[in-house]
Amino acid sequence: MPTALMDLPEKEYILPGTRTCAGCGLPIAYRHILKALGPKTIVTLPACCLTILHGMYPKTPVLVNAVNNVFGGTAASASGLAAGLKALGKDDYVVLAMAGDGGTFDMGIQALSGAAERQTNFIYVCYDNEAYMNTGVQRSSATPSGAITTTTPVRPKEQPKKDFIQIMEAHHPAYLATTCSSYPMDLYDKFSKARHIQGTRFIHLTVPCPAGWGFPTRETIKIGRLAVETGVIVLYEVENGVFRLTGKSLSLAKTRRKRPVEDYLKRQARFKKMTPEQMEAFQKEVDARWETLLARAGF
Ligand SMILES: Cc1ncc(C[n+]2csc(CCOP(=O)(O)OP(=O)(O)O)c2C)c(N)n1
Ligand code: SF4
Repeated sequence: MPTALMDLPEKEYILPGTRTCAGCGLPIAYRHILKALGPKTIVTLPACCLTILHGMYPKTPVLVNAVNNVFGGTAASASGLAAGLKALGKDDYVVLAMAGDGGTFDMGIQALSGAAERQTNFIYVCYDNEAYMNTGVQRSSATPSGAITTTTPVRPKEQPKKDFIQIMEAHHPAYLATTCSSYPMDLYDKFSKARHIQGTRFIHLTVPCPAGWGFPTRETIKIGRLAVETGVIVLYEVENGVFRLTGKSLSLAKTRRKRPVEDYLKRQARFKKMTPEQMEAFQKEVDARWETLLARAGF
């Protein structure tokens, strides 16, 4: 049964004063993640926009313990925290490894792959804003084709987004899910569930970024919803090998009313140089993936 808005815990773990840009999707997501995981959470994070959210030492607006680690070392750091807690017999703590797409899809992949293969006991969340945003919007392997970044300034990126979720699923984690900051209740329920599972749990979280994607700050929620309504992002979970569509993606599967990807792409300046041919190719890519996932879900 999905949690109702009125039943969300009232306790806040992020106080006023985070340093993220106005309209950033990250604090919306992080707020609900921490509500789901509670005060006995130890976060480990590399350099990224989440570090900005946490603020500068010795002041921080975040009320959980956090370890700042090196760029490629998030999963290694989380493995150490999990081992330390086990040695101390503190099994009521949750280790949350949280890194951006650059720190996961690119730099952090080996440490995460090794830890997941060993079923290390932590939740790893990759919040995906589809570029190295913290250092000025450089292309990452999570950047979709057609997007302009500061390292693809004239011609948009040609290569499609790396299918990292499939790479992680091939590790058979104890729990795997996708979610988006525009659906905080879907996000809250997935983290609440992940909290009570042992072993490696991997959650892919889409976070719209007005600064890097080029949309007005008031449209953050709308852009994330459009990503899901067009099928660019599909909400699902895999538990004990069983695949399930969730939330808006499940209702889209039932109604078959997916919107054209153009509705999502045309609202963002990063896609302004896409040609009609590239847009068509993007649509085909999204449709093919959607049909594969529908078939997996038994539709
Ligand atoms: C080894 C290393 N190379 C480069 C950097 C500089 N650096 C700091 S944050 C960052 C970008 C992080 O991108 P991502 O992980 O996608 O997170 P986001 O900034 O988008 O939140 C880079 C390149 C670094 N800290 N360490
Ligand atoms: S650059 Fe993007 S992801 Fe980073 S704080 Fe700003 S809006 Fe958020």
